Amino acid sequence: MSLVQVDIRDSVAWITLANPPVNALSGALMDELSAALHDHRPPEIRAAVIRAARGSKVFSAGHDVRELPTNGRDPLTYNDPLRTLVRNVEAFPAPIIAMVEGSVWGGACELVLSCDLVLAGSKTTFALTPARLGVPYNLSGTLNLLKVADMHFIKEMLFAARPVAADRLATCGVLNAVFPIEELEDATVAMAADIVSASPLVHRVMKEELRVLSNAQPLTPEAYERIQSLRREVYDSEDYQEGIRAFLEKRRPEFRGS
Ligand code: YXS
Repeated sequence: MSLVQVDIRDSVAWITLANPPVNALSGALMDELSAALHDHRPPEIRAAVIRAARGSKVFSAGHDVRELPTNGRDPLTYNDPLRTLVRNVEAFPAPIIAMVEGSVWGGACELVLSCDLVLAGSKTTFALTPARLGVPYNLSGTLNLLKVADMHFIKEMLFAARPVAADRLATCGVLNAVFPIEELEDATVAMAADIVSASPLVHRVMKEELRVLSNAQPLTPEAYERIQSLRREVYDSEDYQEGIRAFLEKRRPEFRGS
């Protein structure tokens, strides 16, 4: 059974997540999302929309916890499916709109925020919950957050690790706009139509230009090594194992800070 559905309408590829019950980002789902972007691209396609099924209470529950490594390695490194998918979204040669209905969790926030525009329903929430699983949020995802939100807001989302309403994210400039759910799809269609009516060459060039410029962060080898050593402290820790065990056993984790 396919884990994504693709419909092409007026040069727009509508890509719907279809991995019930909560669109957990399994490797298989993320690979199919990447394949959908590979198979449906310019010149036939001038824009793409990533969405969940109409009426979804959960847009995506984030990375499939059952697929997180427990052998003491970084759970989200360069070649992992989530990082590969995010790079594919960022490199896609046309604008991608995330049309978000339902709650968004963990790595799914990273997927949504890697899209070029984010339009959300008024009841949508975003939760960055790795701290509840004993997982260190991934490096590129953290940098992507720093590009779109203030430090205090990022720390609230990562440290409190609770759902935050779409309105607050829109006020902070993290989302483009929030609509009553019954208006969300029409607003997305209108936005996509505006994009499709403009120059696809300028879109392709400007999207890549903005990606290169926004990633132009001087990072010394010492800084990189320092960050990697911090991250190793976490994914070598008992808390990391406890966070995943507790989730799978459906109980509250007992973190000990080591
Ligand atoms: O018990 P069954 O077999 O029916 O399965 C349950 C859940 O275990 C399962 N499920 C998941 N399976 C794998 N990975 C997940 N992320 C995940 N989330 C849920 O789906 C079945 C239905 O879940 P249930 O009964 O809880 O549904 P609900 O409607 O009551 O609640 C939906 C959620 C999404 C609010 C709830 O499932 C939830 O809080 N899930 C965890 C969300 C989360 O913390 N995700 C972050 C994953 S870690 C991650 O994304 C990266 C490592 S990071 O954070 O660093 O980016």
